[in-house]
Amino acid sequence: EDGYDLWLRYRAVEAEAQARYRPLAAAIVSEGRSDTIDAATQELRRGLGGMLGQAPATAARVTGDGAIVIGTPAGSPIVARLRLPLSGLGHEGFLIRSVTIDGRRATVIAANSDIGLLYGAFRYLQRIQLRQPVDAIDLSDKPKLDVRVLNHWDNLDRYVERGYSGESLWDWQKLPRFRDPRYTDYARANASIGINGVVLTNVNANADILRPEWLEKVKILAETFRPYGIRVYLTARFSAPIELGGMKTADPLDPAVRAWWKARTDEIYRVIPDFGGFLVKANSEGQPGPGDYKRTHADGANMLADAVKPHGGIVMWRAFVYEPHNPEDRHKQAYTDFVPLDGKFADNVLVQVKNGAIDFQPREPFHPIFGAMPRTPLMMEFQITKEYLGFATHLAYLGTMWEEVLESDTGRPRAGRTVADVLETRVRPGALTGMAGVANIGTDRNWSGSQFDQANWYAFGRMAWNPDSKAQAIAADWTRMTWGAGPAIDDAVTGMMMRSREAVVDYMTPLGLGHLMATGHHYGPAPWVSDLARPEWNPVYYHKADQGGIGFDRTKTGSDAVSQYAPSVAARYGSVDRVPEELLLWFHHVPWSHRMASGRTLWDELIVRYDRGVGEVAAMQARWDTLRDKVDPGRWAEVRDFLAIQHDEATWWRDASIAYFQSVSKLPLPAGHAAPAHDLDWYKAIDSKYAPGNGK
Ligand code: BDP
Repeated sequence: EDGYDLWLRYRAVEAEAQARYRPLAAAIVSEGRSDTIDAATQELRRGLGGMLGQAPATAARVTGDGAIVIGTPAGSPIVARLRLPLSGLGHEGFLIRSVTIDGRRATVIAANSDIGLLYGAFRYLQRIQLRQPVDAIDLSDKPKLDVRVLNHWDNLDRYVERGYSGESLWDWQKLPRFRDPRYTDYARANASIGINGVVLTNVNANADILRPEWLEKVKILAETFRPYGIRVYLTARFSAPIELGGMKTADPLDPAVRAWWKARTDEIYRVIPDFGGFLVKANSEGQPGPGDYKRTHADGANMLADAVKPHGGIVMWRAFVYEPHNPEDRHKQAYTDFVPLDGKFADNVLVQVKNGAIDFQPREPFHPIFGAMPRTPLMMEFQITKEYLGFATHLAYLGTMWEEVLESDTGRPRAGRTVADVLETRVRPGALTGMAGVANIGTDRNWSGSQFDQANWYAFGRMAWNPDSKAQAIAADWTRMTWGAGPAIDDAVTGMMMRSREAVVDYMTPLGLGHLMATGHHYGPAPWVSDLARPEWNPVYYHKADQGGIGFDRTKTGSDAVSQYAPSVAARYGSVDRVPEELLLWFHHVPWSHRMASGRTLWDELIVRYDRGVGEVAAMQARWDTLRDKVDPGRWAEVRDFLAIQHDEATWWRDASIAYFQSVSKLPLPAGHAAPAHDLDWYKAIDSKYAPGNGK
């Protein structure tokens, strides 16, 4: 095994379980025909064939016990006759129920639409993968968010920005003629977790994708994904009217510019009738945008929204903005720009907000925009690829990080309203909801660069489907589906996952530090960097360590970023006594002698955290060793080797950070603590020339 099969391995279940399941899955009866229903029945046959040792026959009627009947009331008279309670399930929900049909025991998978059937088929298979009963079953489910998309940061030359798993899956050179079978496996995996959209191209956009010859290629991907309920989206480069249209301006209020986008969009829909719409990064990190013409983000978004609206498309407009030469704390800039625009976006626009106000750090407080724009549909943007958490070689399960953000109390308009609530609540009837994840998928055989990074793709889908999901439950499901059943595997793998992200926080950015990574590629520690052109690109901007203390004062005496949160939240974050220690240095500049809950000084606590992080990696290595004979040797060895890399690098992070901070604090290490193996200059001289992204 090499990981290609992801969580859809469908390996044979134990003989005893086969004996239990087989009589319940003797035949598949499907009425009504569509590519999506075909995909569902094929998946059932594949999954049941693999797990139960024989693929059920497909039949037109129920002739004996044990049929799985799959259909919508509109397409299947058998299902229609059952009069199932489907009305609350919407377009994508499903119901799985044990029923009796003409005196025969059967299981029905029913939905209002074909895509619901596919989701139901995957859920049915999942139950067997998890060894859950499928007799006397009665379950229904539907997604809590509408738009559940992967953002691929894939360039047209197949380089993936911040990608650590090979090249882009989209083989543009061979498209449109060659349809790589892998596209279908990619779509299956996404559908199995409910992902219903993919943005094919990088937010740092190239206008060429909008050219007709490229659209012909996009069309093939759209066709391949369609049966799986997945729409394609593209990034729109704001200056495309200039670059492709030969115009002098891209001013969103210029009628000629608007007409250009309309015509180009109509063209896209001629080729791809169910095109999802555009994702836009504007006026951020050098990208063009409406600000170039003194227009607002709403002006820009609404122009594109107008263009896609007649076709049912949407615009996802990113709130990830910070400007050169803006003296305002970077933490505050997006809020400052966007909150005044609340209520000014067209109704088919979603504002896409990163989970934290800075940038996908191992730990950030939730973004203050959540809860602060009650009249604007906001969608979450998580980063699945681990740009700031050790790339693909460090084991860091992100489910816990996402859960922490989603269950954060925004305090707006009242206490108890979480980020998840903000995402799930329609700001008006018919308004959109959504979640995006920056994909970690590439051409590597294991798709995600490591076995364990598959869990982050999986967890993202589950949380986009239901933002109230629990990271622990998702990890447990993924573990069983990916590594096999058995209490030893469950405990070891899920246990490793659940503590892994905190370990990374500890050895990289403990106690609320952030953005201490090396320049450009973000691989490895560089808290000392202070010479980059823009202040907010320098790690010293974020930690502000000096001989007196460390941390970014974001209270009233500092940048006052805390005041962007609801008063109850601001009171907590803004108080050095009440702020969770995990966020202490995010919001406060405190003396090295500050007393921590442990009774230690901040300086000593910092060292303890670095050690704890490295220790956790050693503990993961020990746990993984216990599985040597319990999982397949190929994947086992890969994980073992990656953990060894992680241990080396966690040690590097700790020692480089301690060497640097000690050069600033001038304090001795706690009694008995070994000094870093090398001096600071040695760490500074490390050349990360092998880091992916170096030089790009
Ligand atoms: C940063 C990445 C950069 C992205 C940017 C974004 O370093 O590659 O372009 O986020 O989200 O974290 O636009």
